[in-house]
Amino acid sequence: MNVLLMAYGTPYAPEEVEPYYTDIRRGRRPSEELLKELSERYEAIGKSPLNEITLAQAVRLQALLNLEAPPYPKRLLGPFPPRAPHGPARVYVGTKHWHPSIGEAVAAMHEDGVRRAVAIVAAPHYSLRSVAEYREKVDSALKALPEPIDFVWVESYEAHPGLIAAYARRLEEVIWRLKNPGKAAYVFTAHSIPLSAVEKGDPYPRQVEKTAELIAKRLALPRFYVAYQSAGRTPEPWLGPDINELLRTLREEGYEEVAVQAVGFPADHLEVFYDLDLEAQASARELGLRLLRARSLNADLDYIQVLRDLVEAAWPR
Ligand code: FEC
Repeated sequence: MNVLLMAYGTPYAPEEVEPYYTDIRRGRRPSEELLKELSERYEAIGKSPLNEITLAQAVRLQALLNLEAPPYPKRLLGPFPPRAPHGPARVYVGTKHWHPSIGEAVAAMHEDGVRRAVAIVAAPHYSLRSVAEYREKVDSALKALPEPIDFVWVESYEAHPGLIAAYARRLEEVIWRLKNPGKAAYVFTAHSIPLSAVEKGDPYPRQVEKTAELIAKRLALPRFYVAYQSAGRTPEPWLGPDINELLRTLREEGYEEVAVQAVGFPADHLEVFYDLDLEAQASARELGLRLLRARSLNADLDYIQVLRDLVEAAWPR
């Protein structure tokens, strides 16, 4: 069993911010002003842990697939560990905008003799501006190979019961810390996308709302809101409401406490540590709102079990 696990990627060092940003902008170098602004955001959080978390997810997913794939015999008669029915699992990491890139991962898979694999993006929701672009990168890497790799795609998993339970568990920890959970506002966030994608029929906002609705239902929340964060620094309109705007509205409506959960990203990174923990937290403080954020899934076992289920269900038999 072979897996290509993909995530956004982040620079490893300050001097890598410029080429990384240039890649996000499809080869157009950012202006000095934009570069300075992004570098300052990285500086403010110290370092994005995204690459390390993605690697940890891959290592744990590989271990779980290898541990649980074989039907363990009741008594050990044969060799140990028993052979997995599909051969040992190998999980490769490819990042959308840095190294190892998706192209590098696909080339390594081919070199290792992989001809069939499951492709999965860690982010749970499909978007023309996320999963579709990861897919384009895989397809273009395949064009450079002498023989194809047959990829089976997991395109989204916004309603997976294990994902909902994992998010609900972490939001419940926040509920315990609220002074008045019955009167708090519950806000689920995801990365914004340009409105032009939504106008083309992107299922992204519907899928984000589905995840939010299922977590809210599981925890019997009195009410909940969906907000978008981290809109790009481009002139086009982006999907809203923006989290900072929503906080203002919530304060005007009389809320004093807000529980925030980023459901669009499984891992901690720049957009969680800067946009939520620094920027949204500063907006909340200014408004006199108490904001608590649910911790991320990262490489925790309950989340890796979700990835394991998705990969096993997708693996062609
Ligand atoms: O920790 C890190 O260093 C990486 C954090 C990071 C994640 C992430 C996830 C998503 N993005 C999505 C859409 C867009 C679109 C554009 C865009 C631009 C940026 C920039 C940075 C950045 N994104 Fe991102 N994104 C992260 C970081 N993103 C940095 C460039 C500076 C800025 O505008 O803030 C606009 C690009 C363009 O002009 O074409 C669109 C979506 C996700 C969630 C899915 C996923 O994880 O792939 C959607 C993490």
